[in-house]
Amino acid sequence: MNSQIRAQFPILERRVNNRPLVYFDNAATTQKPVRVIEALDRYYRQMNSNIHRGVHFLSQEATSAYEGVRQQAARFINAPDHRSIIFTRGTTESVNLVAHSFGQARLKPGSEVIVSEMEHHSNIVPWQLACERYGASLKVIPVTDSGELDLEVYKELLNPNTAIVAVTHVSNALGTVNPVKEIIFLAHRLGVPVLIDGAQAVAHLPVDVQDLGADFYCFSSHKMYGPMGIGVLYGREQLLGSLPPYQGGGEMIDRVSFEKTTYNELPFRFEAGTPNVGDAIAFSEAMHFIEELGFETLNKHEEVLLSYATDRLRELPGIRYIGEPHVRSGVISFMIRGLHPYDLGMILDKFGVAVRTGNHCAQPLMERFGIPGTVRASFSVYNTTDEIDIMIEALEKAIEMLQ
Ligand code: C6P
Repeated sequence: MNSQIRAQFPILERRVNNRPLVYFDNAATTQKPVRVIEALDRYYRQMNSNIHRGVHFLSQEATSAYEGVRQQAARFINAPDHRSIIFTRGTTESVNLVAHSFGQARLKPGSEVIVSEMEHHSNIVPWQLACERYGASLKVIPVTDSGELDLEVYKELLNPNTAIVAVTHVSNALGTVNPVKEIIFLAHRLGVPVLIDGAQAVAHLPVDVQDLGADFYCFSSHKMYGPMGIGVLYGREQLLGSLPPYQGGGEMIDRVSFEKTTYNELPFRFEAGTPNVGDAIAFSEAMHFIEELGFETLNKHEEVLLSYATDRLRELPGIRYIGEPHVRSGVISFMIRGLHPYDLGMILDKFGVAVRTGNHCAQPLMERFGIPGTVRASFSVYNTTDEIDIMIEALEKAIEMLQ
């Protein structure tokens, strides 16, 4: 099974520094199966044209393919309607869109925005900018020693001034799966909407935005086997429809005059300019890939890798896991006493092993743990336990060399 899956990812045949590539940087971006690469190639060879504008054949064909992906993305996260799916460049742009438009509509002096200490910078900085603009303030749910959100403090933070809660579904630095359904339930009791950053969740867990009750849900195609440069913002239709536009331009308007412009309906109101049609169409193949494999298979495989890696890493002298959450997905973060994560990453690279080292765009979280960064191994469906053995061997050599 695993060899059949690996065969679909041409990049896995590469050698790096004269060794077979071991790609454990899947949380940064996953590799792409042939069907995704071919879909992109096919689009530019056979279908390329601008959409929503032309009466000619190619334009209509591309429009219908693009709109078909919107419907598929809605089904993928069980959104009630395709109008609630906005295509963006990725999670970062999705959060910025909400922080901008929701901020303009709802933030005022005294408003509070709740984020958490484990957020990626993409789910901190846009809110900081919005808070600065409207005189609101940021409140932060702390992280416990095990790398989980402190829900007792969260309950105390929620109050009538809370305008919105924005938290991650899965931590990119620790792998913690947050109880987002409960987080949303608690916010909704006060009528507070919730944005979930799903960047690290969608390739690992089945997401049902209606079951979660999410008001906004953001994700990137490139972390789920699809191309870079395309992502999704799901927004509850009524809420999204009440917000002002994010960017101005073609497609997002209804009528334009120098006196007054009126705006298009959802979803087009939030998609100004020519969209990324080719990548959206290739993204469709990535969703098919995940659906055909099924989350049960994905999860089983990932659990095997996570538990094997945790056991094998424990054999190393001076190992320290950063975050040991009860529910984890995809990611192990660790340090080795006395050694800088960057040096470890450099040596692993010499052995063909790609991991990420550093703060993982989560500086406040690193500060919380009092560390400069971690080594992060993040797994995907094409990884194997043999590859984990290669990483362990490389780490043993690194320890020998550096100590
Ligand atoms: N994390 C990582 O190596 P973009 O870049 O827009 O596709 O995704 C941003 C983002 C937002 N939230 C979370 C939880 C993320 O993990 C990321 C991207 C990568 O962890 C690159 S820093």
